[in-house]
Amino acid sequence: MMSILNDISENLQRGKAKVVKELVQQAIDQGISAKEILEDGLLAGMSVVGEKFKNNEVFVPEVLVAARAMNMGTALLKPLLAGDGVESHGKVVLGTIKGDLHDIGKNLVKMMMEGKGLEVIDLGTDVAPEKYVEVAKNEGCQIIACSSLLTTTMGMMEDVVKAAEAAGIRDQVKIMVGGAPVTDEFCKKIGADKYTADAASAADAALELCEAMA
Ligand code: B1M
Repeated sequence: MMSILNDISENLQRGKAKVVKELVQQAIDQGISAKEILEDGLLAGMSVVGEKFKNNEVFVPEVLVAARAMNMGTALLKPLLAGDGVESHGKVVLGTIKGDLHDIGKNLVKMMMEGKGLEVIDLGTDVAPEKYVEVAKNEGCQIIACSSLLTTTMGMMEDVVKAAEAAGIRDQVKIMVGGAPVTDEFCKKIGADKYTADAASAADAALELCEAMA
């Protein structure tokens, strides 16, 4: 079993999207769980790419093709991770914060939340603080969820808290934050409500928050 997961990881690192897609399908057919394929195959590969990117061993084009391979793989896992036909337990507006174009983690958060029966409005990347608030207000969302991967953009999440206050909805929404550089301490500092380190915990926390507000 490890060998197919290694193959997924290695082909993802080489940006072989078609091969990754085929291998993920084979792994599913072999009965390997979606969680293992995600964590020990796709994410393992992306973490090697991340290390190399940091050390200037690979550059943006290589990372982009790896990201495309990652997205093709996760698309196949989505129905398995998300379980369909679940009744809605709450509404979340989700996006990557303004100035930031990273969306792989945000997409995982969406998948996991949908898997918990939450309705997710995905605003994509580069989302202005006021936009989250406007959508939360108009759509009656209980949760605003912001992802940030850059130390240069994470500060913008404080503006989401301020925008919610300015719009008079701060007591009606919970603001969740996450992404690689974000910490619990930072979450508290900016006056947000909940930090979680990974997508599955974000989904658990969102469901808990929605249930507590019901
Ligand atoms: Co970028 N990038 N990137 N990049 N990139 C990082 C983030 C970086 C750490 C790489 C490095 O130097 N080691 C670094 C940031 C450094 C810093 O800020 N301190 C970096 C940089 C510098 C940049 C550029 C500035 C590079 C440049 O142009 N010179 C540029 C910025 C563009 C922009 O956004 N304006 C850039 C561009 C890119 C690509 C476009 C090439 C590509 C993104 C493609 C895409 O997303 N569609 C890319 C990638 C892929 C990465 C790395 C390699 C991988 C990120 C990723 O997808 N990881 C990354 C290095 C790394 O993180 N190791 C890096 C997999 C993903 C599943 O993890 O998103 O962390 P992550 O999500 C996790 C958790 O964080 C959490 O759940 C997920 C796990 O379950 N989570 C949440 C995420 N959001 C959450 C929200 C929650 C809760 C949990 O609640 C709401």
